[in-house]
Parts: sequence; structure tokens; C-alpha cells
Amino acid sequence: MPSTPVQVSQIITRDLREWMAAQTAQGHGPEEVLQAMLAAGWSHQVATEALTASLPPTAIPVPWPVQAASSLRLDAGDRWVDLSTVMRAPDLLVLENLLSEDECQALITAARPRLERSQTVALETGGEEIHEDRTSDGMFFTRGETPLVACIEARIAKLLDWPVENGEGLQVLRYGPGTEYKPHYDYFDPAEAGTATILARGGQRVATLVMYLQEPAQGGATVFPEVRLQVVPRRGHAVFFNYSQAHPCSHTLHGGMPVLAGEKWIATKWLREREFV
Ligand code: PD2
Ligand code: ZN
Repeated sequence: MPSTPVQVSQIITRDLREWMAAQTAQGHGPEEVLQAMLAAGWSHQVATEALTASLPPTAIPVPWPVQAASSLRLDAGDRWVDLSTVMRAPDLLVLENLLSEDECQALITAARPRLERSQTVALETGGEEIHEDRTSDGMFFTRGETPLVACIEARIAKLLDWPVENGEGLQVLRYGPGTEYKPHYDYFDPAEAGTATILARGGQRVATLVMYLQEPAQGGATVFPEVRLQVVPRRGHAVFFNYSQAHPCSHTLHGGMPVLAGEKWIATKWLREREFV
């Protein structure tokens, strides 16, 4: 077990919480982690509180197409989507031909004039901020904003058997050469101060669908470092993964690797527990 963050005050910092979550994910039991904290000078009360906050929350229902266990293709209503990879822990699918070439191009054309530097969620406040970990440009459509967006959203809802209303607006991102999205989790950390504000709009995120609209000439894979998986960004294809617990034990750490040449465009649909308002 790596050494416990040095105790300078009895405040539960993000570093401490991340260290504790990592210990749990690596299989160290709560008693072992507690003893390491006490040995590093933490009071019993604060150590116990921090430990409780770092434990995985109760699992909640998440989208997962049951046909994925045995089918080659999934019914998405207005088209069949080919399944090329199924993984468990993390629960992940690589999907082929979710979008047509024309749909990819039409989304890019509609999004291009509205692009701005991407932001990340500021968990301390529940707002948004520009962050060096995410250097793409992006925009959001509102749900059902155009007939094409509504058609794609209905397809996703059928494919994943999850209500359209539980989806956030579709986000489109453009990555030019040298831009990336460093590894992160898409769920909202329950221990952060701003998370309550974010959860009021539809609960936790429970799944992510990244759809590839344009392939870069080089680089730009979606990477899951913990399980050493790279999904190649092929136009019209997608990667889907869910997370029933907002915790590193979901094994859903993922990132967008730097684009080395050309442009990568994606559309991301995040799904919530309840209606997203
Ligand atoms: O661009 C990607 O491959 C990527 C990687 C990680 C997108 C996202 N996360 C996301 O949209 O959350
Ligand atoms: Zn992500």
C-alpha cells in the first residue's frame, strides 16, 4: 500500500479521498486503510468519516442491452447496429454502424458554427470551467433540437432501452492536432461539494455513448487505461459503457488520446438516472 497522504490538518482533501478510493479499488480492506490512516496521524473520527465517504455507493440500475450477451446485431428501431466487442468490468460495447456517413456529416455541419473551447464540470461549485485536461472545442444541442438530433436520440433510446428524457443534450466535440481529453470518470463524484446541484437535474450519470463522426488521420483513440483498451475512432461507430456505482470500482476511467494528425469529431450522449431537466 503506498504511503497515506501526510496529515497536516484533519480536513478530508480530494487527494485523500482519491488515495482511499484507489486503495479500495486495489483490494485493500477498510480495516487496513483505517490502520494506515491512524498510523499517519489521522484522528479516529475523521478517518472513519473519510473511509465511509470513500466506499462505493449502492449500485443503481443502468442501461445495458440484454441482447448484447448473445447477438451479433442490436435492434435500434430504424436500423440494426453491429456489435463488435463486448466487455464486462467495465461493462462496455463497441458498436458499428450506429450512424450513417450522411448523419455524421450533417451533425458536423450543424455543430461547426457553434463550437467553443470545451469546459469541464467544476465539482467544487457545480458550474463549468476551462481545464487543461480537455483541449477540444465543443457545443451542445438541446434534446430534440433538430429532426436529425431527435431521430438519433430515439435510436439510442431504443438500442439501450433507456428513456429519451433521461439523456443530456447531445454534445459534439472537435479535436485538432495535439488536443486531447485526459483520463477521467464521467460520473459526478458524490463527495464533491457541487455534486448535489448537478444531481438535482436528473440524478447521476449512469452511462456514456461516444459516437465517432470523423476519423483523425492519426491518434485520437478512446482509451480505458485500467483495462488497457483502446477503441479506434471509426466514422459511424461508437463505444458505450455504463457505471452502476459512481466510484473507481466501476473501472470506467477513460480518456481521448491526443490527435496526432487530422481532426477527430465525436458526439457524446450521457444518460442520467431520471429525466434530465
Ligand atoms: O473523445 C473521446 O474519445 C472521449 C474520451 C473521453 C470523450 C469523452 N471522454 C467524453 O465525451 O466524456
Ligand atoms: Zn468521458
